[in-house]
Amino acid sequence: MVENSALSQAVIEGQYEKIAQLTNDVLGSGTKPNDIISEILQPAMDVVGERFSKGEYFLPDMLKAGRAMTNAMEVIKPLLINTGIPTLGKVVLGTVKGDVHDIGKNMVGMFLKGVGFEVFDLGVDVPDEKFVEAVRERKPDILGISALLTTTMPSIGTIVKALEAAGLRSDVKVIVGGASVSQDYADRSGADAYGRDAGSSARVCKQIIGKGAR
Ligand code: B1M
Repeated sequence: MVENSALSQAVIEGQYEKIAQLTNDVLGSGTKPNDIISEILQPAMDVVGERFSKGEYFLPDMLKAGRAMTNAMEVIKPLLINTGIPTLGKVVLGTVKGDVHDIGKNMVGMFLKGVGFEVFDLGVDVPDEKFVEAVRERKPDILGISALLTTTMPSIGTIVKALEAAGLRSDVKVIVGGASVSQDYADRSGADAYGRDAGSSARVCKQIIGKGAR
């Protein structure tokens, strides 16, 4: 689907001013919001990442594509946020220190809200101690940590250790995710769970607090 969709091409080419209209067109054709994300938007961003890796794209290209993706998510967001269901629990979410990638984290936040979690977003470039402070103050059921870079992923382990040192580790479940993170890395970092994408993360969050089927 990614190659022949006008929406995916516009994301790949960073034509962010066209995105709202194109997203509405795809929604109008009957494609479900989740499918737009998993079959068009996410693969388009992967193409952008591949081109950057090959030296065909530069930072401004990634920025424009990121803006395009964000514009698409703005159109889709109201369709994902469900206000009718009772709160399943609280989640504090953030991207680790030194890392400004927030598109995936925001998407995870939207899906969590969609299934009924209350979400507090700490933003990007969040120091370890801010995660710990937020767990102490907000008393969430779940702490969500996003890291996209191999250089910033080690913060996952240091945040888990900081929670242990603060005597808070047993009070909160920790889920982690991001392009370079894997189940194995999550396990080795001491997290309770790994989220591959936004949809599965919402399911996993329900499971780890005992409110979803395994
Ligand atoms: Co950056 N970047 N970037 N970038 N960027 C990647 C991550 C990269 C893989 C591109 C590449 O080289 N192929 C590469 C990392 C390589 C590595 O470390 N192994 C990279 C690099 C190198 C960099 C810079 C260092 C480039 C430079 O300056 N030379 C720089 C670092 C800046 C910094 O953070 N300090 C940089 C900058 C940027 C922009 C600012 C230009 C922009 C981000 C804009 C923004 O986020 N507002 C950007 C972008 C857009 C990308 C790519 C192209 C796309 C990321 C994205 O939004 N994907 C990316 C390539 C790629 O990922 N294929 C790349 C779409 C999004 C929906 O997916 O974020 O993976 P993702 O989130 C998914 C899952 O991972 C998961 O669910 C999400 C939804 O399905 N998930 C979670 C994410 N967080 C989760 C948390 C959870 C659970 C699941 O629980 C809490």
